[in-house]
Amino acid sequence: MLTVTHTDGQPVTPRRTQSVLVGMAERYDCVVTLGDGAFPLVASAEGKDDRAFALVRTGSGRAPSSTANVRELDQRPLLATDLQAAESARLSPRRPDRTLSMKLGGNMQRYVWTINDRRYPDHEPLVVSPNQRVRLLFENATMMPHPMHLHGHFFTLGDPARNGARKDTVLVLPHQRLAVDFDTDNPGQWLTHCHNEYHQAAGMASVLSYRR
Ligand SMILES: [Cu+2]
Repeated sequence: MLTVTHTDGQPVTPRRTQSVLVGMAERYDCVVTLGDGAFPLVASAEGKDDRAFALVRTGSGRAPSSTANVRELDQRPLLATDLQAAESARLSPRRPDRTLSMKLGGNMQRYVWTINDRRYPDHEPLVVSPNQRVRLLFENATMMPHPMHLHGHFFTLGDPARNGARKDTVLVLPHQRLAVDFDTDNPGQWLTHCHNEYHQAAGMASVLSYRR
């Protein structure tokens, strides 16, 4: 059993789970209380048969086989949207001043990936003003999950009144619509992109832009 305490370095209300769905660049801190013995620690790749296997040993006992069935992985994993921000990580409730659409698109035949139908560096910057509450509305129009990352800010998942987890990377699932809110309190030119490096290199990136 894992107890998730933080995601992307930000504290959450602790949640117990058997497994967690992790996208590229997402981070989860988990506390595990181990018994006496040898235990499998398994990372299973979504949509593939491959998996990584490590052995955690606290005592004697037979090591489990690296191909043994791990029944914890048969259950639905914990998702970031299941988590709640701890009090110290909450964003104060406020209506967004701006809502920016982030349509995630692509074409597997040509292997191009896009934000708002544009392919980086041929992008339309996301121009905002300082000291605003901004909502990014991710709309995944593809069949693949995209771990979307914003530099320079921590956003909250969903409406801030619901105290969703505070993160800098979120896995947007196929055909999911997901709103994230943040404050423009760190002026600069900030890359926002899919953290699947193949997708980023094929165009799935843009720039959030504002000055003091
Ligand atoms: Cu992607």
